[in-house]
Amino acid sequence: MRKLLFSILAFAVSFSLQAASERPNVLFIAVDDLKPVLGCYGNPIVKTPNMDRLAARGVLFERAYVNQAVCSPSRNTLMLGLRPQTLGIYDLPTHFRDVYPDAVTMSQTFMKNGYRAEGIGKIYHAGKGNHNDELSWSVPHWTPKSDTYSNPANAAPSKGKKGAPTEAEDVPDITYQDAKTAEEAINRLKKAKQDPAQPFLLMVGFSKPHLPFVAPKKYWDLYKSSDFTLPDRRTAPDGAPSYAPTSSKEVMGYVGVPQELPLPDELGLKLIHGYYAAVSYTDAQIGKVLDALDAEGLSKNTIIVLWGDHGWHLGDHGMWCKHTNYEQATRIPLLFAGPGVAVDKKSQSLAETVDIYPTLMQMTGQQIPSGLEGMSLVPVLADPSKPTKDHVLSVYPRSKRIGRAVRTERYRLVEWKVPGEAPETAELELYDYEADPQETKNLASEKTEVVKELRAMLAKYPEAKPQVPSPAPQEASTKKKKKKSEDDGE
Ligand SMILES: [Ca+2]
Repeated sequence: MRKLLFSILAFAVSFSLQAASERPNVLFIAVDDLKPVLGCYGNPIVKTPNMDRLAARGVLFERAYVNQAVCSPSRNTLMLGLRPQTLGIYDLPTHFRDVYPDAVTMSQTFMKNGYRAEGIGKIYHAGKGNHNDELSWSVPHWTPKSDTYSNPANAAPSKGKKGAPTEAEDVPDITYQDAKTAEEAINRLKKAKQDPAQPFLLMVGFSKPHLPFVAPKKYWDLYKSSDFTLPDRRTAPDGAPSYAPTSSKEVMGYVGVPQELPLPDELGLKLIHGYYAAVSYTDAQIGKVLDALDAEGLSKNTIIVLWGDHGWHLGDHGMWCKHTNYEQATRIPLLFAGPGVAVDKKSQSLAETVDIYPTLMQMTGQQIPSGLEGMSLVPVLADPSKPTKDHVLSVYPRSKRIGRAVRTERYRLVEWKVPGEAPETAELELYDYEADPQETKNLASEKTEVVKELRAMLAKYPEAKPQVPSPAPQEASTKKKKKKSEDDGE
């Protein structure tokens, strides 16, 4: 009882302090398919001066993970504060609003509490079956208009097909959509400056380094092809279930990419170079937005978040793209800066996408809605040495099985099971990152005590919901789309 009373008092005090001062704005930067290939994460090759200077202004999470390594479910988790296995949406075609018409998104909560919420660029899943959600924004969502390629020779040969996997033309930044998104973000910040009475949540979504790796030549020229090598481990982990790796079908959809693995070394190295070039291009656009925030005098009272929607297999295990429960697909960059955040610190505490919604609620003095599945990271933002939780979760479906993964500081266990079937029918993977950071060997049959401990953690959560049926209008094509979405989707 005393504890409860103390919590209520602590909340009342923090809320009144918040109300007494100006409520902070939030600039949320979402980057599509960005793994922690960043200078501030210790990568010695990549050139990311702008994300690095953002990290120097705040707290960087070394152990941040996404809840499912593919666009739409990951973004649902961000905006709804619920895990994919709770929503039962693992695929790309299913729009959360069709299944949960009364869902209240993070930005809706901001609006309810007096904020203006604006979304530009890729926040929800884009492309075919665009998932924008008009209820989420105070003004209509804005999408940049731009051709994917500057050189028509690289374009898709026909509608519904993909073009070249890379492009390195000598063109200005504004040729591609992310520079347009940055330009629009700067316009929005200028307008926000004119209306200081209403705090804002501005969500800015950049679409690179998602495939195809198109970036102006000057960003390719930041690197020499000799800077890159292929990963040491280019086969699946020993003893992994045959279905656990991604088939890398997404990259195989681009012109000239062979239809089977392994990809030729020369192509693999070019893809890595292209990924780095696209990261540097996006970094430059982020820099323009950060400069505008400073120039408008908004930095002091604006919380900045940088988030990658999932990681990427850049040839490790012979895999390309995302769509797995492994480390390279699930580990993400996560940075916070601004009021209430320690400066130039790195935290080793575990964090996951589902934590962002409650964190931003608390940082802005809003009550955390009941039922959210994450925890507020506010204590660790103030003191990065504070612990958060002893595990995070990710999930990925394969055929009828759903792989639920639990990642602790040292281990990852994946339990592959058909929902509703008995626990002993599960196939298991266990990796020990202290002894085997490259995930070369499934240790599930050797370390049975660790398996037992980690399965007990998973058993505290409800069974994963099977994929909900896609909405009726799409029924005819659902079967094909669902199959595609497992390891081919955007
Ligand atoms: Ca993505």
